[in-house]
Amino acid sequence: MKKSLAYKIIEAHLVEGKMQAGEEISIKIDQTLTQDSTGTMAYLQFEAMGIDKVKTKRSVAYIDHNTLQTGFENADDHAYIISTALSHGVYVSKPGNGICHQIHLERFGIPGMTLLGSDSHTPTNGGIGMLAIGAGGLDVAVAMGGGAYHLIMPKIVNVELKGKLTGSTAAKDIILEVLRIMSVKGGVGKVIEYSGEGAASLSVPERATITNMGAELGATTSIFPSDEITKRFLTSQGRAKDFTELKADDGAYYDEKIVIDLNNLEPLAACPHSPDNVKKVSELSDLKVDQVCIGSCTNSSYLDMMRVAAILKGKTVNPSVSLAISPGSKQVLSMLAKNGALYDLIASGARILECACGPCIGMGQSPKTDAVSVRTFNRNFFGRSGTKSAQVYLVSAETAAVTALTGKLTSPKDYLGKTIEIDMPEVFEINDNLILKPEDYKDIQIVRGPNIKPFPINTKLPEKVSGKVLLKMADNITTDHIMPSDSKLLPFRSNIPHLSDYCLSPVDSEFPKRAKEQGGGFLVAGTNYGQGSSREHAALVPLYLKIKGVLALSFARIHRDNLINNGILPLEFMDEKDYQDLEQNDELIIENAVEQVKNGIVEVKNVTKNKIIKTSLNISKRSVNMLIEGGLLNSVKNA
Ligand code: MIC
Ligand code: SF4
Repeated sequence: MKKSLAYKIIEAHLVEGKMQAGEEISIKIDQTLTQDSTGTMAYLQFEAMGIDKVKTKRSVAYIDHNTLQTGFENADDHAYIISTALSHGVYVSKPGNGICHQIHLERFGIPGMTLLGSDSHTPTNGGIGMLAIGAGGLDVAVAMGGGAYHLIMPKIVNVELKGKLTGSTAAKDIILEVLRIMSVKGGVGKVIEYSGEGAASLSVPERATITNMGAELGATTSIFPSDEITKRFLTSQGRAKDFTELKADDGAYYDEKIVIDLNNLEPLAACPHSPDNVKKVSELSDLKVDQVCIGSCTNSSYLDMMRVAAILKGKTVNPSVSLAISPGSKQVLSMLAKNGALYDLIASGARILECACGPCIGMGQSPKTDAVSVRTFNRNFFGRSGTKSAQVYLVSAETAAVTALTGKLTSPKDYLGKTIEIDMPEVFEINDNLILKPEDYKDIQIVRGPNIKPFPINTKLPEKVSGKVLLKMADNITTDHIMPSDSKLLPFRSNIPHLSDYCLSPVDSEFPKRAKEQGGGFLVAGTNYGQGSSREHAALVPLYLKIKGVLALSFARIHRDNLINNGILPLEFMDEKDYQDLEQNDELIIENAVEQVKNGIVEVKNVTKNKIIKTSLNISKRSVNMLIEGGLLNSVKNA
């Protein structure tokens, strides 16, 4: 068989299983990354496994999300992560160094290797030819300990990019077009592999914009070949030795194929409140804009920032717009400072923020009531900006910059008239003084401030599982609904009891109270339940609230794994009508739960309506054992 690139990398890392789409396989993980909002939990779990040193080729702990220090909590978490990571052989990227995915691309990513990260945008490093997958903290902790990562062998989809980007379109428009075609559920169980003349013409940061936002398709990951352009990028980062050429065989087998002609692409925008609600910018051009934010792991590279600086140079931001810019890394920011582009940004009236996730995760810059906010980010889920009434549109860096000048959503096609040519630098500024190496900190003591609280661990699955339906939800519920995150809640990512008072509050503010009064129960949801972030808190907090199972029409990949890892039953309706008939407060019972879970088909009795609901688990034998043992940690301990 002629092989795709993703197939070859999986094959080279295969530990167990048959490489047939839909079968469970396990792969060896070469590198891991964690960030601070999921990291405290991942390291607490790693410590609970009792392993002294990480067994990967490289593991890095980044501090980039919770960087607003309005109280002691975030700083406590940083101190804990830094000390525990170094003591276990993990490199640390200190706050101020930048966003994990951007830095990993610059300093650590290696073509052909596997990377598992406790952040859903880990696939960003597919832009450099890695097989980079996002997962829950527990799965990353296991990989740090040398354990294989278990996943369902994905289908491999080829996206062929024909032609080339015209001056007014950008890599962001390509991924928005893919989202328009495939939707936020279209990538579930799939790897998206890019090819064609258009792919070959994109720089590494542009490829990374595309693989980054592949997370929004629900895809396992996305990948580009490693070619001359990759070689040049690595060489300019002083890492020529990390380069290997990698590509699919000619005529490789793909499960599906999509062709996009870049010559016909237009500037696009994802409209509120979903990354796949994509329209042409030209159709939205009268939209008055209050805020523009440029940055995030999708669009904060040197190239993006230089294009923005070129657009803003010598001009003034529209008086009705607040423009915030967060460069992706210290490397990017220091290069902008050196070549004068930072001056152009500041002089135009932009508000320069620290190199971090910042407004993308609601850490500051929440827009005003009813604001229209235009952002270069990857998610515009309801409430994520920190302002519930805000309308967030996702666009390219070029569209964002021209919009900041006009005050209305504006297509670069109408405004610029000419292509902005920015050359990739021959040599990037290399200064790793915010990266700590474990070998330099041999005797470090682990620091545990009062913000670090124990996390809940499930118990074995009982024979009888019962409870009421505590909440019935619609399709596409995100992890931002299940466990909202903003500057007020993120400091409590190590404090599950505190977070529990906010669980699912964007859907129903009474839910946490009800769950506590009832002593737990079941959740009911439509399709794609748990899309978005990898945050394990979206499972740990329901576990704390004694949620026993979620009945849904379908689940997003990482969230389903997180539920299983924590011993919560992810039950899929076999008949859509059962979803429609179920109501809040219906009393449910699962008899012979252990036997039923082993069989993979679970009959749930609706006592209130005197009806049997058939659900399926659709999971591997290993996951079944985990559910019976009460989660991954218990099954590792009892193995
Ligand atoms: C996000 O973009 O939602 C985050 C914050 O990076 C998350 C991780 C988290 O919830 O801490 C992610 O995408 O995995
Ligand atoms: Fe950070 Fe936003 Fe990227 Fe998540 S999506 S890693 S919050 S920049």
